[in-house]
Amino acid sequence: MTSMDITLIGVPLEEGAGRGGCAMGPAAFRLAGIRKALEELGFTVTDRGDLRPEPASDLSDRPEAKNLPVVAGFVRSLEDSMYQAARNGGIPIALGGDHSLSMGSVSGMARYAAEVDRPLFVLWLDAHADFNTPETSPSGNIHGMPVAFFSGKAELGTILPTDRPLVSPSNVFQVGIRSVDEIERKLIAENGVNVFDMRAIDEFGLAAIMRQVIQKVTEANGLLHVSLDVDFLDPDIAPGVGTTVPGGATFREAHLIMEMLHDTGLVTSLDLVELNPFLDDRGRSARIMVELTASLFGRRVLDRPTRSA
Ligand code: HAR
Ligand code: MN
Ligand code: MN
Ligand code: MN
Repeated sequence: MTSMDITLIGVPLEEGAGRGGCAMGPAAFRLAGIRKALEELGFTVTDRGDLRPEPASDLSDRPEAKNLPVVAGFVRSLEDSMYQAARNGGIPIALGGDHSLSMGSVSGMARYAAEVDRPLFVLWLDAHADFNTPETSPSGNIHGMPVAFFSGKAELGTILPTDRPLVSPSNVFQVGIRSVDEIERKLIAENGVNVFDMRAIDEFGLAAIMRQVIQKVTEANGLLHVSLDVDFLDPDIAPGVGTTVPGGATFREAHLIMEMLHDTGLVTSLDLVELNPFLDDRGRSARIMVELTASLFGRRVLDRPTRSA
């Protein structure tokens, strides 16, 4: 890791999801000890509390993009918080909150990346591709749209300035995917998103996939944003999420990703999203997410000789 400063940003947003509960996510991550876990690794951690934005009064609610004013208020506020934290030399972590918050976190990091003239890459760990648009979404839930939004492919009004830096879909790596809608499937293919579904994980193994991702980011001298959706994990180990899909990543697979990423020092920002404490089993999912975060930032079992990817 280049920086030893981490900024925690609570994002109690649940209006992008189809059911309530994600607004309690930031509190659950704090209870599960995220701050202490990072401090034990030597980081200086600043918890800047929860964002409390006003709903955007210039945007209107519509069935194809439900609760857009509330989501937009959070996205604007988080975009700036992520950008400022990165600019101050730290690593921002967004504590969600549903996955629509990534419209803001990724866009804020894209603004920072453009400023330092480096490309931004996104590692999207999720059961879902989240590449719907208001026109293609079967649900109208905005948490199914963030990847299309930060790639400039979803028309959601002027949530952020129209000239904001976008992320090229070819810089997005999706891992763990196992639930994609009909039109969404076409969109991710047409736009050249790099998708490693569960079948790819089973066929090639996560280590081989991660080596490819790491090589691409390293060659381009990129910044890497990691977006970790609870439903990336198998529901048996992480039940605290509203959109469970069977056949997810095991703890060992998720752990391997985090450890391999840590060795590279490439990760400059992180989202922890979709945790729904109301559906969780005595804090299990929250604790696993914290454990994985600790591994991403350097908690290790044994010292290993550093190997190049
Ligand atoms: N694809 C479905 C939709 O757009 C479900 C999206 C669910 N998204 C999340 N985040 N839970 O990955 O409505
Ligand atoms: Mn998601
Ligand atoms: Mn998901
Ligand atoms: Mn660990």
